[in-house]
Amino acid sequence: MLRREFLKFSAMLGSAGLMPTLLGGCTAPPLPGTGKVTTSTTVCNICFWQCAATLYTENGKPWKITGNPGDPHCNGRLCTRGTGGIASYSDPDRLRQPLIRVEQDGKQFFKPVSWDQAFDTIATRMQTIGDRHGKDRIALFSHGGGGKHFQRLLQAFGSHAYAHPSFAQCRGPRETAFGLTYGEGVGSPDRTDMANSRCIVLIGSHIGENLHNSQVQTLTQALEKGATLITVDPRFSVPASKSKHWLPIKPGTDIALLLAWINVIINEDLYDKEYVARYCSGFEQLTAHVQPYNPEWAYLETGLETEQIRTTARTMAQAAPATLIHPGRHVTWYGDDTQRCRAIAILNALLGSWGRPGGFYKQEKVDLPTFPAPKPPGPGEDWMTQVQADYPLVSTGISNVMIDKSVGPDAFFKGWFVYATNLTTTIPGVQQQLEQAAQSLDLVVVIDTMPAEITGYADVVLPECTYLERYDDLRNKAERRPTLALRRPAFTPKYDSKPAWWMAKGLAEKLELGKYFPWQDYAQVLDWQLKQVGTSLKEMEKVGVKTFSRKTPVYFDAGKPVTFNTPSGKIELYSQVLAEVGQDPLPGYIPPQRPPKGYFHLNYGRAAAHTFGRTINNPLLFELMPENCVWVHPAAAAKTGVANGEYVHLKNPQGIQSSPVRVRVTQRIRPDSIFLVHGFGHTDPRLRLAHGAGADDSGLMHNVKIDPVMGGTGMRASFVTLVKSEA
Ligand code: MGD
Ligand code: SF4
Repeated sequence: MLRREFLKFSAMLGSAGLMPTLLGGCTAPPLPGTGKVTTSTTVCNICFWQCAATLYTENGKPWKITGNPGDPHCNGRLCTRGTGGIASYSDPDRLRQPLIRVEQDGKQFFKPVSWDQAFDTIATRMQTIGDRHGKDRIALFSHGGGGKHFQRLLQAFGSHAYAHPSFAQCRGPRETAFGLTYGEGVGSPDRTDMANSRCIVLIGSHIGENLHNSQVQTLTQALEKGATLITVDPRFSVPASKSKHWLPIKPGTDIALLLAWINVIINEDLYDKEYVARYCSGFEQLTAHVQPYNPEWAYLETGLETEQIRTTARTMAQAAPATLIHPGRHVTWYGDDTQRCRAIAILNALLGSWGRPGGFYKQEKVDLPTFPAPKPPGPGEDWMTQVQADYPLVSTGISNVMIDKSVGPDAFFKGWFVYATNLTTTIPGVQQQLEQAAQSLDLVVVIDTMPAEITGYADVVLPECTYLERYDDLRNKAERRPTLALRRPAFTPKYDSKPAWWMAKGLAEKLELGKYFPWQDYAQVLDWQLKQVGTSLKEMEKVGVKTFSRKTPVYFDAGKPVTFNTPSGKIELYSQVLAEVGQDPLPGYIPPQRPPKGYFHLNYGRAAAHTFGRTINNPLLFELMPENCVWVHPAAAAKTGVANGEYVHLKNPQGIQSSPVRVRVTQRIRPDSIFLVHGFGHTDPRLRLAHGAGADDSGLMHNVKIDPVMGGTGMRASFVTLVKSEA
């Protein structure tokens, strides 16, 4: 008998009464807007861009959600996904009450319990882990603001290990690379000054399909003003279709292109000499380093015409410093990602775009005091030196490494809290480790709104209410204009779901750590904070967003000295820090593996209607996009004998096969690659819309490349072939 069986549908429904009516919560109101309409301010949580919004109810029922016009972050507009957010509240498949894993007659299943029973179970197991192994042995995996409350709870208990997949599975390489080069990262929202750019270069960043709202808006503004767009992508993406230059690069060869661009810009004297002399160090080493990497060499690697490489380099230089080589967002590709991001950072420095209009601006946030409460004790020992010592430059948790360190009887971690992240599909190549960890961990708590697959590994499942039913922390993001935005409950939580702050406080009280949560409810915390900056909860409940004045300039002050937070105080083109830890101080190029005969590069990305796998079951968004399809070039389709509209399976060299997925034959993809929208292929039948819809890309990733600088998982090096479906 397995210690922790993966629990699916039948076992989950320990109580038949849990089975909701399919789409029962989604009946449309008779005529929209004719009933009693009320409004409530909120902040969208369908992705983490956090656009401020107004929720409309009609006769107490959800009606629609629109952008808050007072929000300079979204300019009164939501993206497609944001407008569908309302259905996350009414989704009938939501988790409804706390569940604990029980075993009876040799069978495991989830039993609905009270919150008190759930907290008792968790607190008892935490105490046991603490007594047997030490209080620092519980890890938190979190993707979303509510995770902060569990982080506080665990810190108060004695565990400081914390990871969010947005680092090691997404933008960690870029933050590490820009940190090494400029002494600070790009941040989120990205500090790109696109609205003022005269030339924008997108490298594997498909803004327009990737719908980070304000980025789409500022890109559009730049294009309206005549900016030149250059898109580097093996696929004819939406931005490629708006571009003056589309560079259909051979997958994984971007560093070769970047080195050739740097070569042209230096050798043709096109770089910003004054900026480089004033702010940068290591220019001589860089110049010597790029000499072999001319466009003729890059042509052989990338398949891009030498003239196209030269022309685009010159175009960038002509528009500089209002040229933005976009730093990208999801950048964990081939394991050489920090180095590729370093090459992007260096190219921007040569063009003088950091700190200048049309390049990268300086972000600022509101100086918001924290609610007075005792500070949790600091870590006794630094867990990072024990868990992720191979990555000395990283100061945040690396989720995949933490999972590795949870496997087996001698593993460092003995317990997990998993907040709002479906680790089974978020972290590629860890299926085996997840299953092994499930056998050795003493506690797995999953906090979610939906029965995501990861709940199958839980001992305790805690149902969180949706963002429309709760207060969360104020949005206080560093960006161009400091603003605060309020998310507040428009509805009382459905079923027996609760907000994260309530759960963390309740658990803390069970553990006799209540003093770290000295508030009655979160409204009290928010009101106190808002009063410190001259407003109040009452005012914010009316306006939703408040804008504050900046204290520092948006760009570098012309002529004034700038000190960068790097060891030399300069922009480090050559990184001594990397040299000291045995990594390349200047980006080098390693050719990627090519697909074996009959196989294709497995390429993936986003679509306008969905956020990862988390929205596939959202009834409104599902209606917009109920399945993904696999893009196949006509030549590849002819070779493999598959036709447009036909269903196929994708199979990797290890024999792992996807669920059936429909073929879309299109010229918009290179013949050596196929493309799939990420997030589909859910396997849990409790997600009744998403279950079995489309194919999952993550499960096919057999060749995950670990970045030696920051430990992230490179996800683009896998291959698949097409197998005709019997279905
Ligand atoms: P991906 O979605 O991975 O990344 O958005 P992006 O950072 O834009 O898109 C990757 C693009 O890279 C694709 O067009 C693909 O064809 C191209 N590509 C693949 N291989 C290569 C290569 O070797 N070289 C080059 N040059 N290009 C390549 C992710 C971003 O999107 C993130 S991180 C988040 S958290 C948000 N999520 C999200 C969402 O889920 N849905 C929607 N609609 N928008 C989103 N916006 C954000
Ligand atoms: Fe919501 Fe779209 Fe804004 Fe993300 S970008 S917060 S999904 S409106």
